[in-house]
Amino acid sequence: MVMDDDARAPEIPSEVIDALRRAERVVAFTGAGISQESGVPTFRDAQSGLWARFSPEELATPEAFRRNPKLVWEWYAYRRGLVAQAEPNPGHRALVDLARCVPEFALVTQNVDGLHQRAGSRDVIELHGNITATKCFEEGVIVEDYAEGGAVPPRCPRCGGLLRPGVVWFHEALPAEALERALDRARRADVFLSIGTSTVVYPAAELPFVAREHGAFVVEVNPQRTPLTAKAHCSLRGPSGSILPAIVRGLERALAESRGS
Ligand code: BV8
Repeated sequence: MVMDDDARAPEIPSEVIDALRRAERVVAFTGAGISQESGVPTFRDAQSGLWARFSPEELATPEAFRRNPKLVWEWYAYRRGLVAQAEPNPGHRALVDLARCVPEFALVTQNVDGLHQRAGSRDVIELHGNITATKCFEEGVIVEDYAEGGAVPPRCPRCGGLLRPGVVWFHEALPAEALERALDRARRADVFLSIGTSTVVYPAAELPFVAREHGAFVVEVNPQRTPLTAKAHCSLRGPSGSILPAIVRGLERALAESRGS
């Protein structure tokens, strides 16, 4: 079922509310789209301004960093600035509320902006790392304290190697433990919500399909169609900032009614 984008408060199909009311285990899987209403550009939006001439796939790789570490470090510094000015939006906050309504909830994100944590979500499974973290390019470990204001990129205080953003680049393996936890949750989910993702970046994009194959009720939230749309039980066509709060309101009403009955 595909629901059209409706400017008024979106009507959530009863099958979605019923599935959530009956669910033991719910997984929310998010992509850049959930942060779009916070003013954080999505990955496939045209790059703005000075970065317009680069595509993320060109910059978000170890090869790009080896070729031009200063350019890549400065692109991430620019994006860190955008994220620092951004605030969680009603979509992020709705997932905090949803976690309180279901017996077992897991939040898996492809995003690196940390907005879920700033909204109050706990135990967020970050598949692609976090833009506010910094790693040593040589040792591959997180570096907390380093001198800024000198060379760009700054140097590792231990080994003198270049520092890099603590994100997972294209052609890099995802953190094994995070990916395994995410796959385990997807396999066991009763309801799997796929929110704000173009569903094209693997292996993360596999998760909604794994959930579907293991019997989960799959709900997509996206203004656009994606490769998941045809497989989802319900595809809600609109912005997560209004659809997710509507889902939580509907679930809270249904739970109150079943308690009252
Ligand atoms: C790897 C961090 C191997 C960096 C990112 C098959 C299997 C395995 C790998 C591959 C494979 N096929 C191809 C690959 C290679 C590659 C890949 O998938 N390429 C794609 C482009 C085809 N995958 C990799 O390289 C991965 N690594 O597999 O390594 C390996 C294994 C072992 C040992 C060594 C190597 C690594 C992938 C991770 C890359 N890092 N980010 C950074 O941020 O700079 S990925 C990047 O894309 C972001 O993290 C982003 O989250 C992710 C996915 O994008 P989305 O989140 O979906 O965002 P996007 O902009 O695309 O879409 C936004 C959506 O939101 C849209 O649909 C839009 O309609 C919607 N939207 C807009 N507004 C709203 C909204 N929705 C709701 N509400 C709104 N208001």
